[in-house]
Amino acid sequence: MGKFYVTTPIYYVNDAPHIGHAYTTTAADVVARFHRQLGDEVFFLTGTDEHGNKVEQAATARGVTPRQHADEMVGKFKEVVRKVDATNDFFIRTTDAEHEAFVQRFVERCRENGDIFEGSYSGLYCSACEAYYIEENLVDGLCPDHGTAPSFMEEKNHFFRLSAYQDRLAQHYRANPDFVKPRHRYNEALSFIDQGLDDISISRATLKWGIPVPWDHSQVIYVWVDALINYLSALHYAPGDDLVSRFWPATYHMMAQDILKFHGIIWPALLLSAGYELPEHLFIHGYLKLGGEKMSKTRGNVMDPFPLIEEYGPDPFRFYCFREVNFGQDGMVGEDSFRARYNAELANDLGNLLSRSVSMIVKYRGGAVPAPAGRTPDSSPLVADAAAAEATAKSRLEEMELTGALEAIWEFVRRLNRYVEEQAPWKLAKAGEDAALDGTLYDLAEGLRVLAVLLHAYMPGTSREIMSRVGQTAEIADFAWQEASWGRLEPGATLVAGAPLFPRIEIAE
Ligand code: ME8
Repeated sequence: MGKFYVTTPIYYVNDAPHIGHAYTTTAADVVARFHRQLGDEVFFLTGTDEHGNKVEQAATARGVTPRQHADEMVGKFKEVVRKVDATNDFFIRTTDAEHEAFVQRFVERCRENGDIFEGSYSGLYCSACEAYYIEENLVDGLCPDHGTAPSFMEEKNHFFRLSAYQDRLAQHYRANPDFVKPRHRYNEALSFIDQGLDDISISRATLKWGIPVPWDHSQVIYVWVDALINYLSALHYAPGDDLVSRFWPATYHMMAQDILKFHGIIWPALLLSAGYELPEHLFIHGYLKLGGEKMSKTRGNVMDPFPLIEEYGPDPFRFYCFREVNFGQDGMVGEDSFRARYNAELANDLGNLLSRSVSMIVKYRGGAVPAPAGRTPDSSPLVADAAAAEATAKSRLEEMELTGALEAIWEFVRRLNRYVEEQAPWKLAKAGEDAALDGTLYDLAEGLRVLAVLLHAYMPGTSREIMSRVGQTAEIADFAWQEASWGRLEPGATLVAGAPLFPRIEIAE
């Protein structure tokens, strides 16, 4: 048994959550659930980033205080977690008093270690990124990520000696080639380090909405420093015993590439300065794009997954996310492709497999799973396919290949459908070939049970439903990964017929 600590970014509350937030949270949930299935001790953290310019501006625009704004918005982000059926262990808000106090202690430690000094800064600031830009990194004078014009800022600030960590960071990257995954993101971060690191301003003088710098209350701590520390502060006050010693360092921080530099460079440097171990891995997934562009709140081109979840439940959305877009790469999403995939793969492949298997067992064997006559349960022709699906899904999930693992599971779904065609139980029944029919029906029920274990992390509700339809009560089926091995279904289990799992979506011409 190992430990597994996974985090999502903490999301800005300047605007409503969108599919990108639901995506990272779902991805983290899939791996958290998978590691629980393996028997690992798991801690899964998500939350909201509530300080800074962006949030202050959003509140001002609405005529409310930043605190009121954050309190209102946080409900929507918590709702996303519930809607996608995520099983986070804690939800951190950076306005939690415990987080604020921890951040202050953390930066004090960096200061005691000689890494913080006073200086002044002037430059072009993009408030959507909460970061300074140098002119040559702008595109036609505009922020490359947000397409908005940065404004000139000049301030006396407290600085963090990031430059002092350049060599140690580069060494850490070279000694840990899987620190950042996938590989091209690792290369990107390392080449950024190799180009040389400048010291960074870690406080803001003009902003009020933030955590006060403990030794200079005229300034607040830079929102990115405040935010990054959440991954560690949460373990100090979330419910649970000894969370810091049990779970730090984090196993995976998950995010998209927009915030790689903050996590791949500033965060490890801050940790080194304050004397903490570095996270084991960052996993950088791609952007979901709509109409060819990255979705973003600032650009206003978002696909709203929540009506789809209302209508079809969380599982089809969870499935679609990792099936449609290769996890780790950018990819297009849209409601049409959601519906097409739902019909082809959920209604047809999986839904039909379940309903026809159950109805044949009801029709030919009164709804009780027959014992495979004349052979042991594990001499089925499907044993090797089930074992391959299990082994491949496991190794891919361990490597965060969420799309590859799901493909291995789906290959098994397709195999089961082919098996129905090959065996043609209706012909066996007609010909009175009882032993062959018993074996086939047992295999279908057992194949579905194995599938329920393998699919559990992706589609928890569906997986529970399949288990109960093949007669497995919640106590028998704890979804432990080892339950995916073939032959554990007891003959005699009583099947439960039910409505189609995924009724087809009628698509208007
Ligand atoms: O950056 N496709 O918050 P944020 C995929 N508060 N993922 C997407 C996405 C898209 N189109 N859009 C957003 C912040 N995401 C900071 C983080 S962490 C210490 C502070 C996801 O609300 C993805 O995970 O802008 C991305 O990294 C994150 O949302 C950015 O969320």
